[in-house]
Amino acid sequence: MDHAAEVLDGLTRVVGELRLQSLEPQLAACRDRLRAGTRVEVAVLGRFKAGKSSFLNHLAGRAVLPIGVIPLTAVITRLRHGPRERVRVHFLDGSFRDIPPEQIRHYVAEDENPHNLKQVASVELELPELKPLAPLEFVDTPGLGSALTHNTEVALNWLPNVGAALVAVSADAPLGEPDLNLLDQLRRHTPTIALLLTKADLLTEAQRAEVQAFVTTQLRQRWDGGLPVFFYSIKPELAWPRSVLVAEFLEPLRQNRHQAGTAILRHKLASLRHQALNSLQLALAAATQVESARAALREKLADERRQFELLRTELALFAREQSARALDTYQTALRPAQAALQAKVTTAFQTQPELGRLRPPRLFDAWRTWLQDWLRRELTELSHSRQEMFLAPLHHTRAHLTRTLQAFHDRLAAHVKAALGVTLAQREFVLEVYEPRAPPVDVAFAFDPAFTSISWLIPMTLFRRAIQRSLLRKARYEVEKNLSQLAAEWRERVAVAIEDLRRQAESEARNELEELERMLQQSPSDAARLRERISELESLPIP
Ligand SMILES: Nc1nc2c(ncn2[C@@H]2O[C@H](COP(=O)(O)OP(=O)(O)OP(=O)(O)O)[C@@H](O)[C@H]2O)c(=O)[nH]1
Ligand SMILES: [Mg+2]
Repeated sequence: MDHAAEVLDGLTRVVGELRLQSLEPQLAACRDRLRAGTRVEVAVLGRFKAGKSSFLNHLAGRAVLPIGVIPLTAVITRLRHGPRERVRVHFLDGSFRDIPPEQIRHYVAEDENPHNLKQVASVELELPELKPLAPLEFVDTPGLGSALTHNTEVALNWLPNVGAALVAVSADAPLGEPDLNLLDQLRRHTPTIALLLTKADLLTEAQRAEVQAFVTTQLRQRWDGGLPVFFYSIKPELAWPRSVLVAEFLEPLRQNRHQAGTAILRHKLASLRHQALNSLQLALAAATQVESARAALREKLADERRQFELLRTELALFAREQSARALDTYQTALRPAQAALQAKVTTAFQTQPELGRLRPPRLFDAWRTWLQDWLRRELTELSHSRQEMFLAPLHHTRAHLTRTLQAFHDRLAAHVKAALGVTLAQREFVLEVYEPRAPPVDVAFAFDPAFTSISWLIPMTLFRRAIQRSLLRKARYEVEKNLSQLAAEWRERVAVAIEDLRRQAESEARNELEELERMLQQSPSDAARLRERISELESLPIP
């Protein structure tokens, strides 16, 4: 785009003068995009474990990115074609290092680089295998919404930089609220978005048709025209989705990359201009309004500021109440599960041949190891199958806080409208829910150490039945104890996540109020300059 640099200068001036800090990341992304020229990147985004890294590996035809069953990708990773294989790690201090591909995991994966202790900014891969898709580039991003909040933050902070976007959603859990929120956010930053329904092999053909219809309707209801939807699978028995995606999305993008690149930059600039103009109009209205109206609005905002304490207290109380209630809910919900598990552990214990044969003290160790494994398996399964129940307080809190924020925004908007006649731009409140991971299991020693150390003296012919009975009783008790610990652990983790939501809500509300107050500091003498800025922005040549 010929005038992009000029547009960017205009926007930079306004953002700087009005101190619109919330727009700075978008401004920086526009600058990068302008520098990128005709390079087009396809970013893969989505919830954790949606299959993003697996998809990119499959597309490249090579298992190069680490994948796993736990939240894994922790760092923005770029892939592009290169004549020779090269992996370059960029660090936050600006330095970089080339590493062999086998070592990628040490830098990219959460388990080997927890909390990004290695201070990696991004990793860049050049692979000969990507030649057929060149010069398209790809970006793997950390999954959203896991317990690892720092990973969600990395991905969300990166959003303004997105080029074309593929939003990965597992086909067997298609399109939840968080996916729709992500799509909402993305639309501010790019015009080129498609939905990728991963793990299509988990569905039958009939189920795929059902999912396709459901998703298409959902998307159309939310946005005019909907979005392109593609299935994907990394399984060799389901090869057609890859061909369709390449033929209908990637290849057209590759061929029309100049137009696509321009359209993406234009979209970013237009979106930024729209947001900056709204702030300018507000500032101008504040500057030109008669002093009495301005004073009235200032008074209203001062009122809101005083009320803000109330809002904070309300948010905190609600969050605390939800956390407190969670444990009761869990315990009630898990009571039937306890009886069922105790019956199950009895059968499992009686049919475990080793436990019928061994003698103390090895019997006690074997019992403990066996029970620990058994409980871990059963409770992980239970944690997983009852996840909806465990997470319910979290989702409930999120819905409530979003409504509260919306009401706060609506109140501010009404004050502004009444005093200045300007409609405050709709804000999107995206409260991210960080889902906790399933908690650990712990089994106590069967008997105290003193008894265990002399237990080899016990004549087993006489006491085997008594010891077996005692071990079974202890096993049933361990079921009860661990189940209750599971509930407590979930509560603990959900409480942390709820507290995090509360903090996000509070800072959203405060930012909105403060940005508004800043806009209203304009005085009549600023009006001429603001008008000039508005007409500058309006006449900026964004086609
Ligand atoms: N059945 C099936 N499983 C898949 C497919 N793609 C990915 N998976 C599995 O899904 C799990 C998650 O895959 P990843 O590629 O690590 O997911 P991710 O979205 O990159 O996860 P994060 O990096 O944690 O956000 C792994 O166990 C994969 O084996 C698929 O097409 N079919
Ligand atoms: Mg990944």
